[in-house]
Amino acid sequence: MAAYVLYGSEVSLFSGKARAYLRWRGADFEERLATRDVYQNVILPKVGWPVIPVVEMADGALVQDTTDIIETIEARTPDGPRAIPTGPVQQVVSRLLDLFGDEWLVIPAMHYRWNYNEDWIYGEFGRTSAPDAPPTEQYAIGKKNGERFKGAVPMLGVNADTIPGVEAAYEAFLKDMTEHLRYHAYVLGDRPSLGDFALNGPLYAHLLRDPESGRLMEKLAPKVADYVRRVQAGGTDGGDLVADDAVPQTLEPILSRQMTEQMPTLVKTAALFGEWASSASAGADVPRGLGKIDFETGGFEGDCAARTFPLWRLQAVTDAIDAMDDGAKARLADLLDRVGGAPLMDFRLPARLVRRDCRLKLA
Ligand SMILES: N[C@@H](CCC(=O)N[C@@H](CS)C(=O)NCC(=O)O)C(=O)O
Repeated sequence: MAAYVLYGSEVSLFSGKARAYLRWRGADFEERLATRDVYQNVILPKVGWPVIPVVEMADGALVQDTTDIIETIEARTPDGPRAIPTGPVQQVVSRLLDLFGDEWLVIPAMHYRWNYNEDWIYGEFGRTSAPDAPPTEQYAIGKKNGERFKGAVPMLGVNADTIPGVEAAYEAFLKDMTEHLRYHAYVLGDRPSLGDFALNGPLYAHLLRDPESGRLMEKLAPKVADYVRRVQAGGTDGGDLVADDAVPQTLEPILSRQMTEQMPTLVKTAALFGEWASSASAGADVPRGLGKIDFETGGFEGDCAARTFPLWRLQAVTDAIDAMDDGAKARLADLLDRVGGAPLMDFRLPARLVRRDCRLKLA
Protein backbone atom coordinates (compact mmCIF):
# COMPACT_ATOMS: atom_id res chain seq x y z
CA MET A 1 0.00 0.00 0.00
CA ALA A 2 1.35 3.44 -0.98
CA ALA A 3 2.27 5.96 1.74
CA TYR A 4 -0.12 8.59 0.31
CA VAL A 5 -3.33 8.44 -1.69
CA LEU A 6 -4.10 11.41 -3.90
CA TYR A 7 -7.80 11.74 -4.69
CA GLY A 8 -7.98 13.95 -7.73
CA SER A 9 -8.32 14.03 -11.48
CA GLU A 10 -6.40 15.07 -14.58
CA VAL A 11 -8.91 17.83 -15.34
CA SER A 12 -8.55 19.40 -11.91
CA LEU A 13 -6.35 22.47 -11.61
CA PHE A 14 -5.31 21.88 -8.02
CA SER A 15 -4.81 18.12 -8.50
CA GLY A 16 -2.20 19.06 -11.10
CA LYS A 17 -0.36 21.14 -8.51
CA ALA A 18 -0.43 18.36 -5.88
CA ARG A 19 0.56 15.64 -8.36
CA ALA A 20 3.56 17.61 -9.68
CA TYR A 21 4.74 18.16 -6.11
CA LEU A 22 4.33 14.51 -5.08
CA ARG A 23 6.24 13.37 -8.15
CA TRP A 24 9.04 15.86 -7.61
CA ARG A 25 9.34 14.81 -3.98
CA GLY A 26 9.61 11.18 -4.99
CA ALA A 27 6.71 10.46 -2.63
CA ASP A 28 5.30 6.96 -2.61
CA PHE A 29 1.75 7.77 -3.70
CA GLU A 30 -1.16 6.29 -5.55
CA GLU A 31 -3.63 8.49 -7.40
CA ARG A 32 -7.31 7.55 -7.24
CA LEU A 33 -9.82 9.14 -9.53
CA ALA A 34 -12.34 11.35 -7.74
CA THR A 35 -15.40 9.54 -9.06
CA ARG A 36 -18.89 10.19 -7.69
CA ASP A 37 -18.39 7.20 -5.37
CA VAL A 38 -15.22 8.75 -4.00
CA TYR A 39 -17.03 12.06 -3.43
CA GLN A 40 -19.86 10.25 -1.64
CA ASN A 41 -17.81 7.80 0.40
CA VAL A 42 -14.56 9.63 1.11
CA ILE A 43 -14.63 13.35 0.39
CA LEU A 44 -18.05 14.42 1.64
CA PRO A 45 -17.96 12.40 4.89
CA LYS A 46 -14.38 13.35 5.76
CA VAL A 47 -13.85 16.81 4.26
CA GLY A 48 -17.42 18.04 4.59
CA TRP A 49 -17.75 19.65 1.14
CA PRO A 50 -17.08 18.58 -2.43
CA VAL A 51 -13.53 19.57 -3.27
CA ILE A 52 -10.35 18.01 -4.68
CA PRO A 53 -7.50 17.30 -4.33
CA VAL A 54 -7.48 15.46 -1.04
CA VAL A 55 -4.46 13.50 0.17
CA GLU A 56 -4.76 10.61 2.61
CA MET A 57 -1.68 10.26 4.79
CA ALA A 58 -0.22 6.94 5.93
CA ASP A 59 -2.04 7.27 9.29
CA GLY A 60 -5.39 7.80 7.55
CA ALA A 61 -5.51 11.59 8.13
CA LEU A 62 -7.02 13.49 5.19
CA VAL A 63 -5.52 16.79 4.11
CA GLN A 64 -7.24 19.20 1.75
CA ASP A 65 -5.66 22.25 0.21
CA THR A 66 -2.58 21.87 -1.90
CA THR A 67 -0.28 24.10 0.12
CA ASP A 68 -1.41 22.39 3.31
CA ILE A 69 -0.62 19.05 1.64
CA ILE A 70 2.89 20.26 0.77
CA GLU A 71 3.49 21.70 4.25
CA THR A 72 2.16 18.58 5.99
CA ILE A 73 4.32 16.22 3.95
CA GLU A 74 7.43 18.37 4.46
CA ALA A 75 6.78 18.58 8.23
CA ARG A 76 6.24 14.82 8.52
CA THR A 77 9.26 13.85 6.42
CA PRO A 78 11.77 16.65 7.07
CA ASP A 79 14.69 14.77 5.53
CA GLY A 80 13.32 15.00 1.99
CA PRO A 81 13.80 17.94 -0.40
CA ARG A 82 11.91 21.13 0.40
CA ALA A 83 9.53 22.78 -2.03
CA ILE A 84 9.37 25.80 0.28
CA PRO A 85 12.81 27.42 0.10
CA THR A 86 14.67 28.08 3.34
CA GLY A 87 16.09 31.40 2.07
CA PRO A 88 13.74 34.06 3.50
CA VAL A 89 13.41 36.21 0.35
CA GLN A 90 12.95 33.15 -1.88
CA GLN A 91 10.38 31.94 0.61
CA VAL A 92 8.32 35.13 0.35
CA VAL A 93 8.58 35.05 -3.44
CA SER A 94 7.43 31.42 -3.39
CA ARG A 95 4.44 32.36 -1.25
CA LEU A 96 3.67 35.21 -3.65
CA LEU A 97 3.79 32.86 -6.63
CA ASP A 98 1.60 30.42 -4.70
CA LEU A 99 -0.95 33.23 -4.37
CA PHE A 100 -0.51 34.23 -8.02
CA GLY A 101 -0.72 30.74 -9.54
CA ASP A 102 -3.62 29.53 -7.43
CA GLU A 103 -5.69 32.66 -7.23
CA TRP A 104 -4.87 34.81 -10.27
CA LEU A 105 -3.90 32.48 -13.12
CA VAL A 106 -7.12 30.66 -12.26
CA ILE A 107 -8.83 33.53 -14.13
CA PRO A 108 -7.38 32.75 -17.61
CA ALA A 109 -7.50 29.03 -16.76
CA MET A 110 -11.27 29.20 -16.22
CA HIS A 111 -11.84 31.64 -19.06
CA TYR A 112 -10.14 29.52 -21.72
CA ARG A 113 -11.68 26.29 -20.42
CA TRP A 114 -15.24 27.55 -20.40
CA ASN A 115 -15.15 29.89 -23.37
CA TYR A 116 -13.09 27.72 -25.75
CA ASN A 117 -13.39 24.10 -24.54
CA GLU A 118 -16.87 23.82 -23.02
CA ASP A 119 -18.17 20.81 -24.90
CA TRP A 120 -14.94 18.88 -24.46
CA ILE A 121 -14.78 19.52 -20.74
CA TYR A 122 -18.30 18.12 -20.18
CA GLY A 123 -17.10 14.81 -21.61
CA GLU A 124 -14.01 14.94 -19.40
CA PHE A 125 -16.03 15.67 -16.27
CA GLY A 126 -18.33 12.77 -17.13
CA ARG A 127 -15.41 10.37 -17.71
CA THR A 128 -14.01 11.35 -14.32
CA SER A 129 -17.24 11.03 -12.42
CA ALA A 130 -18.54 7.84 -14.02
CA PRO A 131 -15.65 6.10 -15.84
CA ASP A 132 -17.73 3.04 -16.69
CA ALA A 133 -20.81 4.83 -18.08
CA PRO A 134 -21.43 5.08 -21.85
CA PRO A 135 -20.23 8.36 -23.48
CA THR A 136 -23.71 9.93 -23.83
CA GLU A 137 -24.43 9.32 -20.16
CA GLN A 138 -20.98 10.64 -19.26
CA TYR A 139 -21.67 13.82 -21.21
CA ALA A 140 -24.97 14.34 -19.35
CA ILE A 141 -23.31 13.71 -15.98
CA GLY A 142 -20.42 15.98 -16.93
CA LYS A 143 -22.80 18.74 -17.95
CA LYS A 144 -24.63 18.55 -14.64
CA ASN A 145 -21.39 18.51 -12.60
CA GLY A 146 -19.84 21.21 -14.76
CA GLU A 147 -22.58 23.77 -14.03
CA ARG A 148 -21.06 24.51 -10.63
CA PHE A 149 -17.65 25.26 -12.14
CA LYS A 150 -19.05 27.21 -15.06
CA GLY A 151 -20.90 29.36 -12.51
CA ALA A 152 -17.54 30.41 -11.06
CA VAL A 153 -16.45 32.06 -14.35
CA PRO A 154 -18.40 35.34 -13.90
CA MET A 155 -17.46 35.38 -10.21
CA LEU A 156 -13.83 35.48 -11.28
CA GLY A 157 -14.66 38.60 -13.29
CA VAL A 158 -14.65 36.99 -16.73
CA ASN A 159 -17.28 38.63 -18.94
CA ALA A 160 -17.60 40.36 -22.32
CA ASP A 161 -16.06 43.56 -20.92
CA THR A 162 -13.01 41.93 -19.38
CA ILE A 163 -12.23 39.02 -21.75
CA PRO A 164 -9.88 41.08 -23.97
CA GLY A 165 -7.98 42.09 -20.82
CA VAL A 166 -7.90 38.54 -19.43
CA GLU A 167 -6.40 37.34 -22.71
CA ALA A 168 -3.93 40.23 -22.96
CA ALA A 169 -2.71 39.66 -19.40
CA TYR A 170 -2.31 35.92 -20.01
CA GLU A 171 -0.40 36.49 -23.23
CA ALA A 172 1.86 38.99 -21.46
CA PHE A 173 2.47 36.42 -18.74
CA LEU A 174 3.42 33.82 -21.38
CA LYS A 175 5.88 36.29 -22.89
CA ASP A 176 7.48 37.09 -19.53
CA MET A 177 7.69 33.44 -18.60
CA THR A 178 9.27 32.59 -21.96
CA GLU A 179 11.93 35.21 -21.35
CA HIS A 180 12.54 33.89 -17.82
CA LEU A 181 12.95 30.35 -19.15
CA ARG A 182 15.80 31.48 -21.40
CA TYR A 183 17.88 31.84 -18.23
CA HIS A 184 16.39 29.44 -15.68
CA ALA A 185 14.74 26.03 -15.95
CA TYR A 186 12.31 26.83 -13.07
CA VAL A 187 11.07 29.95 -11.32
CA LEU A 188 13.85 30.10 -8.76
CA GLY A 189 16.66 28.32 -10.54
CA ASP A 190 17.52 24.81 -11.61
CA ARG A 191 15.04 22.83 -9.59
CA PRO A 192 11.30 23.15 -8.98
CA SER A 193 9.97 24.84 -5.84
CA LEU A 194 6.56 25.88 -4.49
CA GLY A 195 6.07 28.61 -7.12
CA ASP A 196 6.50 26.11 -9.95
CA PHE A 197 3.89 23.78 -8.48
CA ALA A 198 1.46 26.67 -8.03
CA LEU A 199 1.91 27.83 -11.63
CA ASN A 200 1.57 24.26 -12.81
CA GLY A 201 -2.03 23.88 -11.59
CA PRO A 202 -3.60 26.38 -14.02
CA LEU A 203 -0.90 26.00 -16.67
CA TYR A 204 -1.07 22.21 -16.85
CA ALA A 205 -4.60 21.07 -16.06
CA HIS A 206 -6.40 23.82 -17.97
CA LEU A 207 -4.11 25.89 -20.14
CA LEU A 208 -2.03 23.09 -21.65
CA ARG A 209 -4.26 20.06 -21.31
CA ASP A 210 -7.55 21.54 -22.58
CA PRO A 211 -7.24 21.19 -26.38
CA GLU A 212 -7.91 24.76 -27.59
CA SER A 213 -5.93 26.28 -24.73
CA GLY A 214 -3.06 23.86 -25.35
CA ARG A 215 -2.92 24.83 -29.04
CA LEU A 216 -2.67 28.47 -28.03
CA MET A 217 0.13 27.84 -25.53
CA GLU A 218 2.08 25.72 -28.00
CA LYS A 219 1.73 28.46 -30.60
CA LEU A 220 2.51 31.49 -28.43
CA ALA A 221 4.90 30.01 -25.90
CA PRO A 222 6.32 26.57 -26.74
CA LYS A 223 9.03 27.02 -24.11
CA VAL A 224 6.34 27.47 -21.47
CA ALA A 225 4.51 24.37 -22.70
CA ASP A 226 7.76 22.43 -22.34
CA TYR A 227 8.29 23.85 -18.82
CA VAL A 228 4.74 22.93 -17.82
CA ARG A 229 5.30 19.34 -18.96
CA ARG A 230 8.62 19.17 -17.12
CA VAL A 231 7.13 20.37 -13.83
CA GLN A 232 4.10 18.10 -14.17
CA ALA A 233 6.46 15.18 -14.69
CA GLY A 234 8.22 15.97 -11.40
CA GLY A 235 11.06 18.17 -12.67
CA THR A 236 14.64 17.21 -13.24
CA ASP A 237 17.05 16.11 -10.55
CA GLY A 238 20.38 17.56 -9.68
CA GLY A 239 19.95 21.31 -9.94
CA ASP A 240 19.53 23.81 -7.15
CA LEU A 241 17.87 27.13 -6.44
CA VAL A 242 19.84 30.25 -7.33
CA ALA A 243 22.52 30.93 -4.72
CA ASP A 244 22.45 33.43 -1.85
CA ASP A 245 18.68 33.66 -1.56
CA ALA A 246 18.65 35.72 -4.78
CA VAL A 247 15.59 36.11 -7.00
CA PRO A 248 16.09 36.03 -10.78
CA GLN A 249 15.60 39.44 -12.33
CA THR A 250 13.54 37.85 -15.11
CA LEU A 251 10.87 37.02 -12.54
CA GLU A 252 10.32 40.69 -11.78
CA PRO A 253 7.89 41.45 -14.67
CA ILE A 254 5.65 38.63 -13.39
CA LEU A 255 5.78 39.91 -9.81
CA SER A 256 5.15 43.39 -11.16
CA ARG A 257 1.94 42.31 -12.86
CA GLN A 258 0.88 40.57 -9.67
CA MET A 259 1.38 43.80 -7.74
CA THR A 260 -0.48 45.92 -10.31
CA GLU A 261 -3.38 43.56 -10.98
CA GLN A 262 -3.90 41.05 -8.18
CA MET A 263 -2.80 43.07 -5.17
CA PRO A 264 -5.50 45.78 -5.47
CA THR A 265 -8.22 43.09 -5.44
CA LEU A 266 -6.70 41.63 -2.28
CA VAL A 267 -6.58 45.01 -0.58
CA LYS A 268 -10.26 45.62 -1.44
CA THR A 269 -11.23 42.13 -0.30
CA ALA A 270 -9.27 42.61 2.92
CA ALA A 271 -11.27 45.77 3.66
CA LEU A 272 -14.57 43.88 3.22
CA PHE A 273 -13.18 41.08 5.38
CA GLY A 274 -12.32 43.62 8.09
CA GLU A 275 -15.91 44.92 8.07
CA TRP A 276 -17.28 41.39 8.27
CA ALA A 277 -14.81 40.40 11.01
CA SER A 278 -15.71 43.39 13.18
CA SER A 279 -19.07 41.82 13.99
CA ALA A 280 -18.17 38.12 13.74
CA SER A 281 -17.05 35.87 16.59
CA ALA A 282 -13.75 34.06 16.83
CA GLY A 283 -14.02 30.68 15.13
CA ALA A 284 -16.82 31.82 12.77
CA ASP A 285 -16.72 30.33 9.26
CA VAL A 286 -15.53 32.98 6.81
CA PRO A 287 -17.94 33.33 3.85
CA ARG A 288 -16.34 32.28 0.55
CA GLY A 289 -17.29 35.61 -0.97
CA LEU A 290 -17.96 39.05 0.52
CA GLY A 291 -19.76 40.92 -2.26
CA LYS A 292 -18.29 42.48 -5.37
CA ILE A 293 -15.20 44.55 -6.08
CA ASP A 294 -13.81 46.34 -9.14
CA PHE A 295 -10.72 45.02 -10.79
CA GLU A 296 -8.53 45.62 -13.79
CA THR A 297 -6.65 43.15 -15.93
CA GLY A 298 -4.74 43.62 -19.18
CA GLY A 299 -5.99 47.22 -19.33
CA PHE A 300 -9.72 46.35 -19.09
CA GLU A 301 -11.97 47.00 -16.10
CA GLY A 302 -14.78 44.98 -14.63
CA ASP A 303 -15.99 43.55 -11.38
CA CYS A 304 -15.52 40.23 -9.69
CA ALA A 305 -16.49 38.50 -6.47
CA ALA A 306 -14.44 39.41 -3.40
CA ARG A 307 -13.24 35.87 -2.78
CA THR A 308 -11.83 35.34 0.69
CA PHE A 309 -9.61 32.29 0.14
CA PRO A 310 -6.85 34.34 -1.54
CA LEU A 311 -6.52 36.23 1.77
CA TRP A 312 -5.36 32.97 3.34
CA ARG A 313 -2.54 32.72 0.81
CA LEU A 314 -1.80 36.43 1.36
CA GLN A 315 -1.56 35.89 5.12
CA ALA A 316 1.08 33.22 4.42
CA VAL A 317 3.06 35.87 2.50
CA THR A 318 2.88 38.45 5.29
CA ASP A 319 3.66 35.81 7.95
CA ALA A 320 6.80 34.95 6.00
CA ILE A 321 7.71 38.66 5.95
CA ASP A 322 7.13 38.92 9.71
CA ALA A 323 9.47 35.98 10.28
CA MET A 324 12.39 37.69 8.48
CA ASP A 325 15.39 39.30 10.14
CA ASP A 326 16.24 42.91 9.30
CA GLY A 327 18.83 42.05 6.64
CA ALA A 328 16.41 39.84 4.73
CA LYS A 329 13.66 42.45 5.13
CA ALA A 330 15.91 45.04 3.53
CA ARG A 331 16.64 42.75 0.57
CA LEU A 332 12.94 41.99 0.14
CA ALA A 333 12.06 45.69 0.40
CA ASP A 334 14.46 46.43 -2.49
CA LEU A 335 12.83 43.76 -4.63
CA LEU A 336 9.30 44.89 -3.77
CA ASP A 337 10.25 48.49 -4.55
CA ARG A 338 11.35 47.46 -8.03
CA VAL A 339 8.11 45.57 -8.74
CA GLY A 340 5.72 48.16 -7.33
CA GLY A 341 4.98 46.14 -4.21
CA ALA A 342 6.48 48.39 -1.51
CA PRO A 343 3.19 48.68 0.47
CA LEU A 344 3.25 44.93 1.05
CA MET A 345 6.07 45.34 3.59
CA ASP A 346 3.57 46.88 6.02
CA PHE A 347 0.23 45.59 4.77
CA ARG A 348 -1.46 43.17 7.17
CA LEU A 349 -4.97 41.70 7.13
CA PRO A 350 -7.38 43.50 9.48
CA ALA A 351 -8.00 40.22 11.34
CA ARG A 352 -6.28 36.83 11.36
CA LEU A 353 -7.49 33.78 9.54
CA VAL A 354 -7.10 30.14 10.55
CA ARG A 355 -7.97 26.98 8.68
CA ARG A 356 -9.66 24.19 10.61
CA ASP A 357 -11.64 21.18 9.38
CA CYS A 358 -10.81 22.19 5.80
CA ARG A 359 -12.58 25.54 6.26
CA LEU A 360 -11.43 29.09 6.62
CA LYS A 361 -12.32 30.62 10.01
CA LEU A 362 -11.81 33.84 11.89
CA ALA A 363 -8.97 33.31 14.38
N1 LIG B 1 -7.27 25.95 -2.15
C1 LIG B 1 -7.66 24.65 -2.62
C2 LIG B 1 -8.53 24.79 -3.86
C3 LIG B 1 -9.10 23.48 -4.32
C4 LIG B 1 -10.12 23.67 -5.45
O1 LIG B 1 -10.64 24.78 -5.68
N2 LIG B 1 -10.40 22.57 -6.16
C5 LIG B 1 -11.38 22.58 -7.20
C6 LIG B 1 -11.05 21.55 -8.25
S1 LIG B 1 -9.53 21.94 -9.04
C7 LIG B 1 -12.70 22.18 -6.56
O2 LIG B 1 -12.91 21.03 -6.22
N3 LIG B 1 -13.54 23.19 -6.34
C8 LIG B 1 -14.82 23.00 -5.74
C9 LIG B 1 -15.25 24.26 -5.06
O3 LIG B 1 -14.41 25.19 -4.95
O4 LIG B 1 -16.39 24.33 -4.64
C10 LIG B 1 -6.41 23.83 -2.88
O5 LIG B 1 -5.33 24.39 -3.04
O6 LIG B 1 -6.50 22.58 -2.81
